[in-house]
Amino acid sequence: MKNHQSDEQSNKTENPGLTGRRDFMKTAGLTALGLSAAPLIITSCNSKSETDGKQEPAVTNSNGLVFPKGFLWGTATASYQVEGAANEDGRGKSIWDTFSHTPGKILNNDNGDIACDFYHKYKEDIQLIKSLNAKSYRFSISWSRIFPEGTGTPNQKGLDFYSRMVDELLANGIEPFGTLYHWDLPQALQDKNKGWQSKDTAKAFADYAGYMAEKLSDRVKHFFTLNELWTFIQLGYGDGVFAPGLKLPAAELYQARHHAVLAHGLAVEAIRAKGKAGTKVGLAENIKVGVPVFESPENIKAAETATREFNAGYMTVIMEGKYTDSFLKKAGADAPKFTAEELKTISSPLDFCGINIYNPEAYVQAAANEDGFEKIPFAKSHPTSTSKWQILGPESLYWGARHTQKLWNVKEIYITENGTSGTDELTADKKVYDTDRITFLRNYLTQLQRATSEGVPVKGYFYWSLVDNFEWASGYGTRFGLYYMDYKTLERIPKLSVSYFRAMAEKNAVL
Ligand code: PNW
Repeated sequence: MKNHQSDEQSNKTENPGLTGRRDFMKTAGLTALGLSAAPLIITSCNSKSETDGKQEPAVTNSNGLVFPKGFLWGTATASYQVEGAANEDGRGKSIWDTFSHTPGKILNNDNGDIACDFYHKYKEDIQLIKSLNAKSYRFSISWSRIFPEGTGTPNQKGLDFYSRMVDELLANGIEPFGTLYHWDLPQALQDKNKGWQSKDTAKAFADYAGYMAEKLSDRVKHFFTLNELWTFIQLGYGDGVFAPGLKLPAAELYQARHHAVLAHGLAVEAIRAKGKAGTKVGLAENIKVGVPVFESPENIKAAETATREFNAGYMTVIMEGKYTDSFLKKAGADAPKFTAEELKTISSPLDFCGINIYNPEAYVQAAANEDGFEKIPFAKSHPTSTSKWQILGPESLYWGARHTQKLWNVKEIYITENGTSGTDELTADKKVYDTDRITFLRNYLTQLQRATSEGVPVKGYFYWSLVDNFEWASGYGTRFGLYYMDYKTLERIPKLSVSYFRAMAEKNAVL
């Protein structure tokens, strides 16, 4: 095992070529966290980028933060956020069409009608992925392109789109990772079933998942059932800020949550039944990570316990096949109704786990209470990105992966989303100096490399996102992309972080 600590210690020398680095770290607020960033050493100018033909500096990895051989670098997007073509080729409406067209729901009243026009520009975007030295791409499938009414007769033109796109990825040496549900529920199922409030939606999802596995598993080897169950249930059915905009009472919310985990389990079974042998199934959940406030054996244990409880209604029941005692006790009379058979389905064995991690849920310490841990409140001055929910805490990536292995014995882990939003000012000569994103990446990936160096089986990393896109209720003003999107012309402009990501993917190391 490599001694990570000593690597860090021996690389604290400042790079005189990068004056002002301290200043931008201050801007990003990271110095407040006492984080050290490994120096980026830029040497000679002799390598050419494939896309723009401009000279790019060669980068030397000086700090030894190398990922395991075969580690997959990739980026992620989701259908409603990038595709556009909302009314083309027989696509049915989704709850996000309805929600975004309801005045006052989305900042600026933006909607995804056009988005990044990925539906027409996918070939161009696949070249962008290739130019990042990425070997994988996580996309999602719009359920209502395939089944415009959620169930019934499939729409061939919708399927053809994903089939063409997958072929194009493979022709360019990029491995497709397909997500079956990234929140764009067919509106017809919201109308007919009240969406996730009904078990029928879970069953319809499994039918659609099985159909997609049958059609694409000759080429797509990794399927994710649902993306971020916590987010679409809590924000969509609990807080009313995401589609379909409901604020359900507790008992109904618990039941909707149960239907989402059931949908996952039924879909796993359907994919196994209909997919080619060797098809791998998992999910992409934004697990809520408890980070030990400092690393003592007691705090580490407390952070593990906390993580298991934070995720009790989602990842924990999926991985363990039971709701924890504490979860059921807290829910009391509002607890979901379920059967033993459903719990078995929900916990069907998975081939891998995808975890989306942006921030710690909480810093945690050991406590002599019933739970065995306590959450420490974040300081008001704790830095965030321009997304105010994103409390910055690079260690969440290390602990998220490590807890996932330790708690549930997962043998194949992917970071299916990690990224940050910034102000991303475009200069007159079309440059975006996103120093905050570079600092973010360096610090988070240093923590991820710590995990792999200790043997945590993280097999790949998908940056969210390839391009700026429709950031749900925040509309187009919040930018997470490596490429800047000019929404007037739909031009994709590389931010500085494109060069950084490209160099890291090439070296398979943190730079
Ligand atoms: C995730 N929160 O969403 C999604 O999977 C992506 O579609 C999204 O664009 C990305 O993260 C960046 O936001 C989240 O409020 C949205 O805690 C909101 C929250 C978390 C995740």
